[in-house]
This record gives sequence, C-alpha cells and structure tokens, in this order.
Amino acid sequence: MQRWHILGVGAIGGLFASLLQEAGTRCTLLLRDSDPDLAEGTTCITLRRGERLHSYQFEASASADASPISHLLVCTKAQDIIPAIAGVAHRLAPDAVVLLLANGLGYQQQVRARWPQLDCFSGSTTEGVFREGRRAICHAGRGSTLVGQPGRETAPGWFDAWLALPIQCGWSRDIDTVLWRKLAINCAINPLTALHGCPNGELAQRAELAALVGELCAEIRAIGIAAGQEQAVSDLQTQVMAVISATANNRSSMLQDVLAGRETEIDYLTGHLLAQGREHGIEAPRNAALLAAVKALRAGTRPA
Ligand code: KPL
Repeated sequence: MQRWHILGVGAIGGLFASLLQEAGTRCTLLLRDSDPDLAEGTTCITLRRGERLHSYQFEASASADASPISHLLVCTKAQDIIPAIAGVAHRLAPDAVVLLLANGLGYQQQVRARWPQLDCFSGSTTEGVFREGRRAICHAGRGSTLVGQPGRETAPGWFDAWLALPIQCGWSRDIDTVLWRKLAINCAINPLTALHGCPNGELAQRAELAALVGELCAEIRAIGIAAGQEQAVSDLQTQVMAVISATANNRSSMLQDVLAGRETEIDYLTGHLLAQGREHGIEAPRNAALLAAVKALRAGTRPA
C-alpha cells in the first residue's frame, strides 16, 4: 500500500497529510530529531474548517531513522528543500517518487541535478491554509492544486490517491506554465506586502502600492515573454489583481516569514525572476529594488 512521508509539517504539509489520511492513504510525518513527539512515535494534527474541528493521528519518524521512503511529499520553504531532502536521502528508495509542493522556482533543477535517480514531480496549490498552533491548522479558503512533471502527459498510477482528495486537485500536462504563473503572481504580491507589513488587499487599496504592482507586473511580463512563458504571464496584472482581491485579508507567506523572524523565499521568487532576466538581457529595476529591500529586512524586525 502507498505510504507518503511528509517533509515540512507546516500549514500546507499538515493540510495534505490530513487530506491524504482522510482519503485512506497512510502518511508518516518526518520530524526534526529534537521534536518531542518522536518519543511517542505518533503525533496529532487538528484541522479547523469553519466551526468544525477534525483530528488526525499520524505516525511520526525522525529524519535520521532508517526505514525506507517510497513516496515523499516536500512542503518545506523553498530554501529548505535541498537540506531537508539531504537529511532523508539515505532512506529514499532508488526510484522514490518525490513531489515538491512549495512556492518559487529554481530548486526543482537543483533537486534533479543532485538526485537524478528520483522520480521528481512538482505541484502548486492555492488552498488557503494557515497555522493556528504548533500542530493546529485552519483550512480557511478553498483553492485548487495542480501536479505534473515536465514533459509528462498522463498522470502516474500513484496520483489516483490524490484524485480522491476532497479538494480540487488535478494533473497538469504543462506544470512549467503553472509554476511560472504562480512565481509571477508571488513576485508581484509577496515582497511588497512583506516590506509594507500589510495584508494583500492593501496593494489594491493604496494608490501608490497599486501603481507599483502595475510596474512590477510589466517587468515580470517582459521577463516571462523573453523566457518563453507568454502563456504564464498573459493578462498578468488582471490575474494579480484577482488574487489580491480573493486574498484581501491574508498575510502573504513572505510577510508571515518576516514577522516570525524566518528567512524568506525571496531568492526563489524575485531572485529567480531576476536571474532569468539577466539570462535574456532584460533589466527589472523595480523588482531588483524589492529584492534588495527584502534582503535588507533584518530577521524579526517588523516591517514599516
Ligand atoms: O501564494 C501566496 C503567498 O502568500 O505565498 C499568495 C497567493 C500571494 C496569497 O497570499
């Protein structure tokens, strides 16, 4: 029977572990060696949807353990993906399935280069979920999840378990476009909200921020087109404004990272975008200024 190991048990990892388990797929949570739940060997996640609370019991395993992993779901922050997989690499079956479900671009190639034997897939989700406590998450907004593998038309057999999830989840024949579109949207929203310490909706309400979003979108679109991603960036500004309006009360993941004193994903978002721009001889001064400003935010310092 298929068993998924979950690496990165934050809001997204916790949500997918709970949904998979609810749909009959067994999941094991991979925890840091110092995690107190390891003493018990099990851990519980509480998932809130509106007024309803659901509890899920999971097997817990330390990364350093020896039992083999056949299916690995990676939901860590983009910058943690390589070290996190390295920590369990000794447990991965030679042809293990690895599904990377994180913001940003760039780490996919790094994983494939370092572990070419793995069967690597990528995913992108817009499920609205946030943490309410150490193992408590709230599924606040319904979104959709797309999974794919560059160049692969049809879904592999293991994906049947994902199609059974009680959310909108599908196979994408063009996951690169899906990931690029998500990158473009994140680049237009996340750094600005992190710098201004504002919920997503303020980017539309404050005229000076709305104008900046427009300028960022124009630069991102130019890079996308040069990089052969016309489809991903068509109507970019309209798409970005729609996401801002649909997530008006949300704090972006980058703002949450800054407020919690965590490293941000900026290198895999704006950093990756600018690297693509350089490759194609396209300058993006507004995005470059945001990259520098986000990097200059001292960890734990509340943005202005
Ligand atoms: O994906 C997001 C994020 O915060 O990372 C958006 C779509 C901007 C929603 O907040």
